[in-house]
Amino acid sequence: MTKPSIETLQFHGIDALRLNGPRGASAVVSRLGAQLLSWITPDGRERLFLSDKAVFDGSVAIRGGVPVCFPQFSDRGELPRHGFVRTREWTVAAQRCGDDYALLTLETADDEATRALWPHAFKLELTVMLEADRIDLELCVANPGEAGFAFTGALHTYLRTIQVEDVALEGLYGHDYRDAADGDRIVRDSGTQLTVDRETDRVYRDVRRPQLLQAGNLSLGIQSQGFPDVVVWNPWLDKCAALADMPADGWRHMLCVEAAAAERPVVVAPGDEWYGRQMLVAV
Ligand code: TA6
Repeated sequence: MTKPSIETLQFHGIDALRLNGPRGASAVVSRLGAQLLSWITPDGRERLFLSDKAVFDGSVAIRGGVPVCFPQFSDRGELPRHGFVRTREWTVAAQRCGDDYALLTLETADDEATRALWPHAFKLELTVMLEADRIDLELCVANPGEAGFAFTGALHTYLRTIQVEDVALEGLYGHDYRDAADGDRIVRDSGTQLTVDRETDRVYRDVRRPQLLQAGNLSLGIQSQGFPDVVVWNPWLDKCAALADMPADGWRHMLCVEAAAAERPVVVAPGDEWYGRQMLVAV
């Protein structure tokens, strides 16, 4: 059996790192945005959606994988949509491999450009740990400054689906959600499973249970820690057609299930750190 390893590579023309995990599992993370762009499980299946029309020149965020949204979720504030770290070049802070894992940490911090938009000192670390059937993403938000700050954000995970109409997402029953596809109405989820048959853009609040994405005999467990909310997004046909970096049928092959801090800003005191994680497990 080959030992886990990490190598640098060019992926769609940009700097990236490939984690080679146990039993043939692999993952690719770009330095642009510290974005996980591919996760292949030992059965050879790609688990993440990456748009065929994604743009890799840093002018916009890469459409797919797991964009890191910080310090603003969506358009709930004055900052660029989903913040500004998706189009930053991150640096490699650590890499380590053991017999059954490969681990990579990328980091970025405030500079003149970020302070012009958001006047705070910050340091972010995104750690990706790849095991055989599982991948963990951890975002650490540190405040090295002298004043506290508040942020919202997300790990905006695009899961790959063969046909989104055929998937069922379990685990959100009984939670309230804000329905951005219906004027931000607050709705209580009363179905045992979420199925997608129209534009779906929901922020589920205070979710503590894991979710299970089921598609035929393929399942994926999704769990978060630290992030209180779960966002479920699919643009469906019309909104997808309006996205320049999505193919016409892109909506069918993706479902975003995001670990988010969207509803209530997280406050980080000077000298403090905050951690949020999302774990994906092929079951
Ligand atoms: O997380 C869901 C969402 O906020 C949607 O409203 C949707 O438009 C999406 O993110 C994608 O945003 P983006 O800036 O990547 O086009």
